Amino acid sequence: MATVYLGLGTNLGNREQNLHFAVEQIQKRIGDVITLSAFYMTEPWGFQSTNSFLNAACAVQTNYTPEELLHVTQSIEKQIGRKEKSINRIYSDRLIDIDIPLYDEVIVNSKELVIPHPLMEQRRFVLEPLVEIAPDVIHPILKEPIRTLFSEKEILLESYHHVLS
Ligand code: PH2
Ligand code: MG
Ligand code: MG
Repeated sequence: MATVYLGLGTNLGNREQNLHFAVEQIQKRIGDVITLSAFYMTEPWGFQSTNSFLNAACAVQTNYTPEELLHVTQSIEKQIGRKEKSINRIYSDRLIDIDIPLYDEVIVNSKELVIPHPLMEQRRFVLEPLVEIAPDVIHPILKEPIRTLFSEKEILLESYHHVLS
């Protein structure tokens, strides 16, 4: 059984409902959701949009391999109605995005999947929900706990969010 951390984001439709529905499907189709962070309102990072995001993170226990997990998260994204995928890293508005920042301390580097998520340490919208639920978890490449990665971000970035719930 692996403990995996999923990052959730949405900036279209009823964002709170999208996150709740995604977590429900994760529980049903992937495994026990042990912890769910608060929902953080964040500004779009890396692209321009007037639609702000809700971001969250959850810890899940699963028997799926990283590749199987990716396929189920993609299927849940489709189920919630996601059509658009980022093309050449050009991001767009979306109903739901489910990423896999961490899978135990496993490192995956395939064409399809990279774990830990390669940009996670640069992204406050990933680290902030994660530090709430997994401050002591070690990033297997950087060899630092999430709390350290986040506190480095705290200094670099101005605060731009409100905690909703
Ligand atoms: N996801 C992205 C790109 N930019 N910005 C915010 N605030 N939240 C996200 O979840 C997000 C983003 C790529 O998936
Ligand atoms: Mg993403
Ligand atoms: Mg994604």
